[in-house]
Amino acid sequence: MKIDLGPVTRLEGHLNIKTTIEDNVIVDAKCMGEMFRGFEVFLQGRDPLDAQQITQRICGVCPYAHAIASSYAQEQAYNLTTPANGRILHNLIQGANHLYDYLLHFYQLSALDFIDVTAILQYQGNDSDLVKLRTWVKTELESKKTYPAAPFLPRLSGNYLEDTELNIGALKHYLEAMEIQKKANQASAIFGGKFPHSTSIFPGGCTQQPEVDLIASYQSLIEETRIFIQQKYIPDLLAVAQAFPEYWEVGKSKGGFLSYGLLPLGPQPDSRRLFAPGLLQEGNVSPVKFDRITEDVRYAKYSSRSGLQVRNGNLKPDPKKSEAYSWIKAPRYEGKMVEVGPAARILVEYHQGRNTQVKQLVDHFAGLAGISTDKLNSVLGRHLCRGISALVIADFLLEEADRATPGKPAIPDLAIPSEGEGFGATEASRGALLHYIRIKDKKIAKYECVVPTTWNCSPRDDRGKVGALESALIGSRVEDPKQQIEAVRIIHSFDPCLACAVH
Ligand code: NFE
Repeated sequence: MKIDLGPVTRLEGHLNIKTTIEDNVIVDAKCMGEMFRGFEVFLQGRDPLDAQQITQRICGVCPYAHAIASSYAQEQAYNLTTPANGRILHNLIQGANHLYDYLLHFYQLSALDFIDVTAILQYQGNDSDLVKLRTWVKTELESKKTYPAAPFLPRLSGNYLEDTELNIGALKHYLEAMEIQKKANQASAIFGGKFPHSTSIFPGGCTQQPEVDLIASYQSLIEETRIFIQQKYIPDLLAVAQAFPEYWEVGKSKGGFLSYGLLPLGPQPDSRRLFAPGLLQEGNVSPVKFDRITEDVRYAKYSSRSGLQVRNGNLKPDPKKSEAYSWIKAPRYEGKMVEVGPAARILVEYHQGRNTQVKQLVDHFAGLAGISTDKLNSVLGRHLCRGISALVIADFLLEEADRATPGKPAIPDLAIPSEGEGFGATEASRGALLHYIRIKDKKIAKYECVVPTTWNCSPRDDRGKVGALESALIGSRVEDPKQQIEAVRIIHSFDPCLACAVH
């Protein structure tokens, strides 16, 4: 039986997944990005300083990651020396965006795969938000509409969390999480100018100075976010993990892990990072080399040459190409598929053991769940790694804000060279993000982005080998082939963003 799961909801953009099921097992899966955008084409010929502004429009969820990657690439191309404040403000802006994004993903995009929204009908209290939610769910259910109004219903049939109190608590947090996300976004906008699409991020810094009152406001918003993460997000995540332990075994991708590392601890982008970069394969971590990355297009709707290195990237759309089933390219590292994202970030760091907080948190939570760390490659593993990232980043941001020095420059002087090139690599919330810029005659001659969801949701490569999400789906069991809630839980654990993936 072949089923189109698309358009998959509770993710950004247009993703279809075609599954083939035999005897309740997914025996084949195809990830299909269903639109073309072309940022790399229309950036050509523009002023290089447009890049960190324009590439942010790739996405409304992770715009700052694009601005930061673009900034790092330009810093290398301009041979800039970044002032300490510049890097710190970049970190403050980008880190707050990660916190917002993890809460958005857990509560709004995934929790309702596990939490039973109908438990609200049992609610006896007088919290006005929950009373409103109870009335809404009751009305929708009684109306017997085929398609009740989103976001809480309709839903796939399956086993949901049974504990009424936990369900109602998580629904309350679902609503509160939106207020907290607002605070994290306000924090990043203090220095970023606005969210989404920062007006102030600039190569090597930020046009907003770190003033004493702004630093204090930033810290107070991050502290509120941190408390929510610690007291509500992490306990809810653990409650889901406790109720669905089988998901430590479900959704394992079948390749290595790639992380570029996140949040430089010194002024230059290649300074040591809070989360270390690396390629993890069979328990060994090796340094990342950008020239080992290529993008295959045999099964993507492009007629440009396949297997090109990033600096030679090319994009010729070909919507009718035979065999092709996606607008997403297939990036590969030394010809191999890798997973990127929270599990990659945490596992790559954990295996290097530099960040003791990451090590302690991984060991603590793995001990609580009774799992070995290789089980972080799973549906629950990806959720837990987001939670660990959130805890570590929130603590770091509170200290990092203290390191900003009022009255000192937050932006370098720069001159655009007539020729130059640069790579900029960071971790967006969804994983490894790489930008490449080449400048000729002071204009952009080439711009390439290799984006997290492009890795995770890639189609087959030139050798016919599947992408990370495809590999995680194949072999999984589904109780009801027409519903496939298990497949949707796997898909959501990767948090795909299709706007980014096709860029
Ligand atoms: Ni559009 Fe993005 C992806 C993240 S790109 S959300 O994929 O996180 O950086």
